Amino acid sequence: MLTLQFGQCGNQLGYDFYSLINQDLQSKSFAPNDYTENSISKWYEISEKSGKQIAKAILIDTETKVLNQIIEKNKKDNWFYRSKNVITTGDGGGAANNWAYGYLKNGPEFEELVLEAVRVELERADRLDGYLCLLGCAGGTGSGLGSYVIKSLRQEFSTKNIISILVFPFTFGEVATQNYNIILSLAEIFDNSDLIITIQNERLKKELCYKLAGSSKNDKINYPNDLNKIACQKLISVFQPTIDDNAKYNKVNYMISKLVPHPGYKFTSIESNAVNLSLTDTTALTWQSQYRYLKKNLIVSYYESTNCVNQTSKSLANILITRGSTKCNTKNFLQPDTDDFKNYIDLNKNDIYSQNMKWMINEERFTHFHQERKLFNYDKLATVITNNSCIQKTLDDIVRKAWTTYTYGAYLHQYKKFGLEDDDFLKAFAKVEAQIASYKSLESI
Ligand SMILES: Nc1nc2c(ncn2[C@@H]2O[C@H](COP(=O)(O)OP(=O)(O)OP(=O)(O)O)[C@@H](O)[C@H]2O)c(=O)[nH]1
Ligand SMILES: [Mg+2]
Repeated sequence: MLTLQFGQCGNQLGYDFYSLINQDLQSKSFAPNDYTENSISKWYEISEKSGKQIAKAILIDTETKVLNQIIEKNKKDNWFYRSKNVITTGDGGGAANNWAYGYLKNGPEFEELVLEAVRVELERADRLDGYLCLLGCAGGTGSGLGSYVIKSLRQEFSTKNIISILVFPFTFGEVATQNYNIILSLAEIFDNSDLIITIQNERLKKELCYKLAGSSKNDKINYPNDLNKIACQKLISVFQPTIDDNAKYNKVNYMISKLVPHPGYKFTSIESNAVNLSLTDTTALTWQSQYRYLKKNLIVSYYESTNCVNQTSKSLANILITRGSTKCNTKNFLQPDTDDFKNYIDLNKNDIYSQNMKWMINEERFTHFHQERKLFNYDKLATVITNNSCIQKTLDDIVRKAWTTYTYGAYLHQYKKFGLEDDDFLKAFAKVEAQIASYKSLESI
């Protein structure tokens, strides 16, 4: 995979992503094996000079502050970014939380520099399964420049998979133009990506608070590092090798074909749950209890803060990834790939899937990958990547707020001065509303 990190959010998240993968691979608990090798060759190249790991990543930002901080931290790591892959321009002033600035001004300035770095990486790589584009969709650089470059990647390398990982901001208290930026970037990125993984800061914060409430330590939240750690653990759990992988087959293709059975539905999110055997509550230790927890989250999580408690979200497709040992013969531990396991799994039952997709074969909606090697030393880590109607509520709120601001004409002049017109706004609104309508239709039956 080749990762493209955009803006402050994309670069901070990307750095934490590679750091965590590296930390996990260094863990003394495991002797190096095929897993280690597959994992290293997926994310890093080995430097011929130093033998160190070099991340297969390109860092892109319109301001230098965050990039400089990352480069400074990276000096102490035992893996590193390639300095030629750090791309920024002379003025380094940022895109002022303005999609139009990032897309219409920075986009053309950066396009050739980024594409050239991508071409060099492609030549260097034996094989490349696709691009991971990491960005926050609320600022100006990630959303604007990110959308522009993703469009260029699609045009230039049309057969490569593009997975866009989009961070959604907190719903209150951030920048006034964030809802415009999200809508304008979604309208572009949706068409030019094969799969979108959404990460919501609001949800990450909730998860973190929940974790801290359950811990005996009196920890303070360290923003954004703690949120990024949760987000990265989810992503790594999805992308690290599982036992079904082999060198010939492109798992990313397979995942995309399972998760996106129709081009009108590309939004996914990740739920995960980890346990350690040192816990005293033994009921929490079973795989089954994890599936129940995940199933509950898939169905109800986004309605918690609203009055619609009776309404449940519906899945189009889910992939479950389990990591950790199943070689335990207590009756609570079921072996994957046995009938018992399949009956118990809870995530392949009809009640969580939309019945509105008549053309979809039931068995195609659920896929399971497993890996015996523990990840981050969790005894059991269960992760679901879900294409699920819950995204419609988030998008609906964003469109509603953006539309109110738009009808008052607020902040529009800042966009228009870079050449964006009312027609562009209206087209973007219409596209996102169509995405919402598709996802709402999953809940109608
Ligand atoms: N989870 C997480 N969210 C972040 C992080 N950094 C920024 N964000 C979020 O991303 C949104 C976009 O902000 P930035 O990434 O700073 O914006 P940018 O892409 O650099 O764009 P400009 O600074 O406007 O040029 C913010 O509203 C934050 O919610 C991070 O490290 N982790
Ligand atoms: Mg920035």
